Amino acid sequence: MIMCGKSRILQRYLMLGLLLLPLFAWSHSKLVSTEPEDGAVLSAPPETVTLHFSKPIEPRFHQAELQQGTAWVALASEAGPRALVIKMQDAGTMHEYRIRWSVMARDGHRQQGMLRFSIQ
Ligand SMILES: [Cu+2]
Repeated sequence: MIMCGKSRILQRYLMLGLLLLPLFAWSHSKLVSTEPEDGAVLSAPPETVTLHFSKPIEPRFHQAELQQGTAWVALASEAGPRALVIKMQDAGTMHEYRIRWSVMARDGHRQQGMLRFSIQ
């Protein structure tokens, strides 16, 4: 089959992309699950909130904050190999909880997100 130069170059880039894709997918950490789940409606405030990641996270660079009105208040957190455990002792009892978090994966990439749940 005859191909013009342009489409051959395009094909080469495409193949390179396909070859590199698994490498990136392998090295990046991602959030796998949370306890409680995002959007959960609970009967009582949880003692801890746990985030599970697909890859190890740095034990020293993590942060968790709870929204209280217009302010964000720091919550104590502890990093396990692939999990961040956020301690809710100082959170008090609220109707709606909004927690923002950030961690650093071992590959140096920062990751952040928000988790919400409410008490009924
Ligand atoms: Cu990464």
